[in-house]
Amino acid sequence: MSAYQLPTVWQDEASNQGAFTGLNRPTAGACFEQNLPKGERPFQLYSLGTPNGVKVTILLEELQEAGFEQASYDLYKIAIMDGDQFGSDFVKLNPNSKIPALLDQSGTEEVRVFESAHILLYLAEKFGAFLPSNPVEKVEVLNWLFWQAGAAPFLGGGFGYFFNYAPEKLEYPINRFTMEVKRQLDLLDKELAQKPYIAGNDYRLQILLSGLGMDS
Ligand SMILES: N[C@@H](CCC(=O)N[C@@H](CS)C(=O)NCC(=O)O)C(=O)O
Repeated sequence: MSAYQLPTVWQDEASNQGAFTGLNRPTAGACFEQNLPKGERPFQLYSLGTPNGVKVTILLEELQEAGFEQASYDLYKIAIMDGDQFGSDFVKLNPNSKIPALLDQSGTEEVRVFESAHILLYLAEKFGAFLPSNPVEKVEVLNWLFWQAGAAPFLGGGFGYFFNYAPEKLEYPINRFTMEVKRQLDLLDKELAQKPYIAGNDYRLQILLSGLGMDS
């Protein structure tokens, strides 16, 4: 067991070592003035090719492929390792400073949407696509969409971080998160033994879950 003592007053410098620690800060809000580009297409997507980011791009591409021309978008890179997510324009789109963030400028009022699972739901509802109209099937898609949003941080943020990026290999968090990852994979194995796709029998039910498998 480590001799670590819980501090009475937390100093953020205490955790300031290892990968991604520059992003791991105790305060929210914009740190600098920023002018993000903005195009003419109905949707403006501020994102990066991470598992959370790419889910939204996949859905927008699938919508266009399905014939929804209004699903066209301009895509801008937010370089999270350079801190772009802490700039004033990005923080207006997502006060939580995480990619992806979407601006819907297709209507009379601009609408900002953040949280990847919510962006998927927002787009599916807006276009009336990829969410089943049958209420029972819809519930099942949403079960798995919310499961993904809730479970993924254990995989990438928990297991992935302690296994791969933390400055020291620590047995306790690695064991704890490994067990959870194994349980989630076993859950997927058991579900997929009964049906071809996690959300049901039809691939179209699966589009909202297309980020699945890319977390961690
Ligand atoms: N729950 C959020 C998580 C988003 C998230 O963690 N994004 C990461 C990249 S995958 C990010 O922006 N990290 C930057 C940071 O933590 O400062 C969602 O699903 O949209």
